[in-house]
Amino acid sequence: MFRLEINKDWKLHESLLRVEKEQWAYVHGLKDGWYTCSLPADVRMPLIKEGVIKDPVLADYCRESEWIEKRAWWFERTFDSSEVDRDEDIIELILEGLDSRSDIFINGQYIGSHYSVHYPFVYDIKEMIKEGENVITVRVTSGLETVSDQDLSELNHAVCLETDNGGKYRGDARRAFVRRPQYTVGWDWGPKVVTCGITGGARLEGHKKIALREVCLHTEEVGEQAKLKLMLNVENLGFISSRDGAYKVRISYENKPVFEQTYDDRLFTSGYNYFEEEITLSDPELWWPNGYGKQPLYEVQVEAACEGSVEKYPAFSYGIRKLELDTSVLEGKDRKFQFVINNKPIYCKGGNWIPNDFIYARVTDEKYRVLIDEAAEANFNMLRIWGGGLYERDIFYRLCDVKGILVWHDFMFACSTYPDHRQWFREEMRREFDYQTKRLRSHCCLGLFCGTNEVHWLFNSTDNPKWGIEFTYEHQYGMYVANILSKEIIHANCPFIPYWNSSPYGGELPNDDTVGDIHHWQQAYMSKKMEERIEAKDYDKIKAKFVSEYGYVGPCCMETILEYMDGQPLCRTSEVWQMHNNVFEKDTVNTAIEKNYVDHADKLSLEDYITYAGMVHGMMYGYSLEAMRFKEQCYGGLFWMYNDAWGEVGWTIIDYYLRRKIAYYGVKRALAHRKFTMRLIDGSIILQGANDTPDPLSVKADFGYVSFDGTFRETKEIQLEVSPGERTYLLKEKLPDRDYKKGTIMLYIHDENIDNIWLRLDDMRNLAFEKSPVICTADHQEGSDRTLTVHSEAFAHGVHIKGNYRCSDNYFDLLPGETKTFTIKNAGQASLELTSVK
Ligand code: BMA
Repeated sequence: MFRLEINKDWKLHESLLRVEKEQWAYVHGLKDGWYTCSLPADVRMPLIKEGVIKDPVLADYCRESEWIEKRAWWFERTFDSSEVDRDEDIIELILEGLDSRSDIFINGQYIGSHYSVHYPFVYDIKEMIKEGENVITVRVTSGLETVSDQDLSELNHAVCLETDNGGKYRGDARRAFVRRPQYTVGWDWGPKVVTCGITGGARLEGHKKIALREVCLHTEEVGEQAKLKLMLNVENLGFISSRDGAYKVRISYENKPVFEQTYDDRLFTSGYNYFEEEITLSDPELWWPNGYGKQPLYEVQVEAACEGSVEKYPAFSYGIRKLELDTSVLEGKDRKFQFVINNKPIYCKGGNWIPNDFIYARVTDEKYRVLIDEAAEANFNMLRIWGGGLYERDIFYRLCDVKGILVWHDFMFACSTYPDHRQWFREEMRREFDYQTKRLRSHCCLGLFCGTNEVHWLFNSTDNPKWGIEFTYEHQYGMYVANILSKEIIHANCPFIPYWNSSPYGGELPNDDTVGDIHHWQQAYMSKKMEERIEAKDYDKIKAKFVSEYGYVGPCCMETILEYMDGQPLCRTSEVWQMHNNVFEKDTVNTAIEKNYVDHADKLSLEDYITYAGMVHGMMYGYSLEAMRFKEQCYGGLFWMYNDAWGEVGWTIIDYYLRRKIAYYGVKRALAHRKFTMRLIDGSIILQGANDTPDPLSVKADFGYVSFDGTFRETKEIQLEVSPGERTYLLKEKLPDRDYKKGTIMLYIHDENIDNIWLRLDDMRNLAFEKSPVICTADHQEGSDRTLTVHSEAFAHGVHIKGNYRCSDNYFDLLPGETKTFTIKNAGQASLELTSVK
């Protein structure tokens, strides 16, 4: 076998859309006007490089390259016959990520068309390879040009458009018919940048006698022994003869083999041969979600041999863990929605993931690395891949395996009906689901496949009569793929991975809080009433079993704003600023600043706006994430959204340029693996402890009323115990009658690795405390990192080091008399400015 990457040395030419596949010779013969590129390549990448267009994620430049979707794009590359082994039985051309509608040619001969970015084009070109130079050509268009009004009328035009929410120049209903990343027509969090290109890798692969098509490993039981099931599919490339062969499996851990076996004398009949083997490993090292334990990964190598030909499957790492979704009855109609790993119920915490760029083909491996590291550092154990983007690249899942981040994986449908009454669409979906489930099923990070984003919720006539959709069995508007087809494929390919029809889904109506997950928008950020959008305490009312979406917006740091505004005036009412302001922002940031901090937020300097808005953003996320985790019958909370595809005032805690927003720290504290939370319920203080670690939590603390100036203290020492992996209510006490403007209930924990907390009973600006001096009592440098110890006699709010440092904590509160130590990465010998917000 051989595998030849052909990602370098491509060239690219544009043509009018009407230059179709019949005109291959004309385009091929063009002497001038070719760009050069490497794969993955969105056509915008060489155009930006050559100065033909400006980068669409900056300022308002997205508008000037809208013409790209009105052209056809021709990619060409040559290879020499000497680069491939022509003795192989088949030589497959594999093109990953064709975005979106493509015609493919070898040496001018048309070999097929492809209609989806979500699975690769594969074709055996052996017979077409000639001696010497060969040429591969791919004509790509956005695919949108093929969709007519007549098509859309079959869906009652029921496709969400961002223009309906006030998003200027965004949205395109034709997306429902094209298997392309849905967000690229513009979303609330970014512009219309219709992508186009070969946005994945390309390669040639040769196989002789056999091809090892599939290897799948999963954990059936864990305990003193782990029972694994291995499945492989060996294709015998002979059409009429059976063959004898063998395969070999080797599993190692930390470079030591723990299992090795050769399975001889296998009979390979023509075509596919499925084999299943039980593998038992003693004393397995189990994989756990971040916090709950370690993430040991075994190395798996599988090869098959037949009549002198050896086929090696790419080696992969594997985490041993058993995963289940518990939906058992709680009481009445209420059911759990809890992930159970290695027989231990866990609480899911994290955020929603979208593609990392409006030109996703240019996202680097390093970007994935930083984002997954930062998610793990913020104590995430789950990311939800949202259905309006992409099935991510392999590196994403590998990093989630390594860092212990479970993946809730939507299939790629979002906020639209879909034409699944059409046969071609069902066929496309069958291929897409089949490919993606097989590709991803052996990853230990994979927690759940989910049918769609919001399709059940948005288009049913009870929740949203405005679309006028009546589902019938023959015409299901997207329900067929999510309710039937996907389940059929999962049952065949990976019945061990839980499946959920949609997000949100469960109960009588999809966003019902009795069963399954909810998207908590209506009574929160998307409320028509401004008070409801900005009131943190409302999150205490949540009754849902799992919140997979809700959100709040905040700005990026100054460096990022300067970068994406690209020299445009920094005026917050300008058109360019507004373009980088989330469509749903709708003056919420200013109003919330005024509720929490100061009047006339619109008049604030940009620096103060960033600080106050960031503090509110962090408080809203921190408080809401705590609120969900505080509820005994809530089993997960994921905020919308973790990462960005361009720079804007928006939902995320890490911006497009990978800089942390202020809210990053609020989220990190709320999701700490060992964490205490206090709430006032019916006049009583309730204290909860959460311990998402494998070790018991046992700690002493001082608890009671303390005045903000630190002069009055009425605390007692208490002992707090939380078992491994548990959330427990530790104390219930009537709120004493004290002045809660001048002080509050505080909890000083006698362990510097666990945050102190205070009971928040009012908005910050209604609490009566003066800005207190924060002093730095120690400052150590180790390598380029610094460790600071800070102290305040009185309550200090939003204590922070200015600048864009990665700190172990920042923008935190200090209780009166508290001393806290934190680290600052790469601060070197810089002079650090320590200050507080209030
Ligand atoms: C949800 C998501 C996204 C959207 C977000 C914020 O509905 O599924 O479609 O970006 O809300 O509006």
